[in-house]
Amino acid sequence: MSSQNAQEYIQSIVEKIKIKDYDEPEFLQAVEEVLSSLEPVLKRHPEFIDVNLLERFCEPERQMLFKVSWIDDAGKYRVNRGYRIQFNGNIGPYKGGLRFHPNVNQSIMKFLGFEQTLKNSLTGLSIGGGKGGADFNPKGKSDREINRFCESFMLELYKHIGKDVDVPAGDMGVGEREIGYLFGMYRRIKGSFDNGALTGKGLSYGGSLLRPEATGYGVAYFADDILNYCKDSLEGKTVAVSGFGQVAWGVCKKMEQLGAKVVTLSGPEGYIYDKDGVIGEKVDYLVELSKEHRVGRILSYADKYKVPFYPSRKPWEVKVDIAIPSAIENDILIEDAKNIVNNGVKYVVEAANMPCSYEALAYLTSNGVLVGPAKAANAGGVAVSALEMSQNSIRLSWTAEEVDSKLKQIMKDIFLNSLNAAQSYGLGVNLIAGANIAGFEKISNAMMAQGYY
Ligand code: 2IT
Repeated sequence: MSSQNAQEYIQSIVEKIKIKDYDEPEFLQAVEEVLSSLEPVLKRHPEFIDVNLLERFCEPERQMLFKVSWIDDAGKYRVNRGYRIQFNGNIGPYKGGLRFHPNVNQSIMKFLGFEQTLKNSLTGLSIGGGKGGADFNPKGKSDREINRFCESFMLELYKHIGKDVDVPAGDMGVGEREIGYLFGMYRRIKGSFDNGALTGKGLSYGGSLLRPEATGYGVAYFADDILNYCKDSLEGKTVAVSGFGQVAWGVCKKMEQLGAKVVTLSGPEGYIYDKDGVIGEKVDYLVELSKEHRVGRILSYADKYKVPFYPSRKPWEVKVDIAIPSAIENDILIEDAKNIVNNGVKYVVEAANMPCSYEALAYLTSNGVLVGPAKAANAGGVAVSALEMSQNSIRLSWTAEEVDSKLKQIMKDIFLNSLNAAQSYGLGVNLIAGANIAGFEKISNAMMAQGYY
């Protein structure tokens, strides 16, 4: 029997990590949020305290930080920092995206790797958690510069990945084109196709149908599951979305199919309001715009479709039924959360990772807004990545309908597992805690079974 009680133990681990990782605010926020959900689990499993499971769980297994040097079109020598965090491999090969964005740093990589670990566990598939990327800004770079950067990045990354070791994918700034360049270089260095080794590949060389749509579609399915559970329906609902990338257009497309209408999109420079909804050919336009993430601007949508554009403002001031942040972390701050509550929005479904600040999240939940947390709601993307790995290993491709129906079922299972975990600990419909608990359950079992590591 443990000498320490659950609350004291959690507090002591949080304090330790605050000292160890004092300069990593995003990682600390994620750790604090997750560990605070696990108190009831530790009460039921005091043996986890005896073996110091939480401190072991919060320490990434391996962290790579490496130099990426390359030469730009003007002949200038450039240097960036590359990262790969192999956070937890207890339930399968590390799996997670690569992000190319100027704000990438150790803290953001670690928080994403930590979240990915729980998210991947929640999918029910055999994938561990990892994340990587570089503080490289793809905006304004030529195609050749992107190609050279990807090659230089892979010249280091290849040492750390492989089909049974670590399987990277895309994230912000890394789409099908970048995955193509990365995989091309990997294959040349290794001299092997290695079962695809990365996911998010093009259809001609092992990609899965519906992978580009999967995150957004999964978010819409998850919203549908939440509303159905609340004896509500998506039919006729209006949705505020932030961002205008792959996740945002996927949400628009599936929301239209499910009878709801997305009325806002945003970029760093402001948001658009389209009262008729982002539907039909407007979504096709968005798909094209998101491919041009180096030059694309949401303002072009306002120009093309003659809809209002609100500079330097966020879509959270619009009165809608559902808010779906689909851009970047810390997109909903406390003043935005107040707008959301004042506007009577009942549901916030997180499509981006950590889109709400800690304060905003607390405000939303304590004011009765039902939050679908990112690690559950946006898990459809990585789930279809795992389906891509399966298709590669059996050397067969499933149809779009097959992938979509598997995705729909996976999202339903994630919703039910999160809900059941919350309810089994008397936490009602607290899906934030439920997702943390359900994700942790499988990993903790695997860690207990595999010894002291
Ligand atoms: O945040 C995420 O889940 C991703 N960027 C997708 C990771 C993946 O391996 O598909």
